[in-house]
Amino acid sequence: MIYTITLNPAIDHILFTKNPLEKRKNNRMYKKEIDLGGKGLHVSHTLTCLKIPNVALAFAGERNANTFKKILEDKSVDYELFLEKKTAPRITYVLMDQAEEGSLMVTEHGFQVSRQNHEKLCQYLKSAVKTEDTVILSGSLPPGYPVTWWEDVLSILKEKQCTTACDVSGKALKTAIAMEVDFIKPNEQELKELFPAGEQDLTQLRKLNQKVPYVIFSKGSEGSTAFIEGKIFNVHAPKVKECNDTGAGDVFVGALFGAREKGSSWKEALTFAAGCSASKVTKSNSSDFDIEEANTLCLQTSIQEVKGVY
Ligand code: TA6
Repeated sequence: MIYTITLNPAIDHILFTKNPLEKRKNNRMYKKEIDLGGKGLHVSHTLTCLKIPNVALAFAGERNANTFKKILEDKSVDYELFLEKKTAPRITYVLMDQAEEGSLMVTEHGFQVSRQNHEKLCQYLKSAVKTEDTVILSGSLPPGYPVTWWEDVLSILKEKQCTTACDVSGKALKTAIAMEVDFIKPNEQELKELFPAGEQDLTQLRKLNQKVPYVIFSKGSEGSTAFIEGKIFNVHAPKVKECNDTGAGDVFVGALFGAREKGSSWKEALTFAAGCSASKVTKSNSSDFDIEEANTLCLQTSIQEVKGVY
């Protein structure tokens, strides 16, 4: 079983303008779409589209829990929510014009999670997760969520000896590396935060790989560099007409673990994930991708082993 954990989920409001977005101007919206928000929930949605059994675990605000549940149910995502009283899930605003230069994302902070709900999550993990399971933790920590609580969650998973994958940033990423989780996916910004001194990317990534066995350096539309089982792969993403890049990284993670679950090699899984992620970028909301299109895009994805670096 795959579990995803989204500690700070959102409801994405995608606002479309006809004219290019501009500062010091009233950018008039002509269309609005509501979509699932939060990185782990997007991973769960991707796995669900690939028919991989999974459960999305998330804290949610009690106030608009029904709207939130409906979004999940419309997308057939199996979930277990830990409801926080007197709060509502945050909203993420995704601004889109027709310039095909990507989206602009503005996120609310989210709500504070109570100790009681944190303990409920821990209890759930203790009783449900098994060694053969994979747990994917994605997205930001809720405001005021202590690092010690994040450590609690990772410690439980470590004890279970399941596969633990973290697509997180800042102090959550630092902790995940120190606790030697199985997988991380830093981007350029996150790498800079981890290594302010600025050695070469490959040197920095190799250092991370000494603690974390699977490291994927995400380079957006350029693709990724993957450190896997003593090998380094450069994955060149296929070029597509960009509509909305929001959620592309989440589709990548979902497709990667989905393909592994179906028995693909890491190389095949990386290629498939690049195809799915590129397909996502061509869609206007934050979670859709097309499997047929992804399979075609896979044929345009090139992957090479970088030799002589290790
Ligand atoms: O990756 C896209 C997304 O999941 C959006 O749906 C959005 O709500 C946001 O990321 C949340 O990211 P954060 O890092 O704030 O948890």
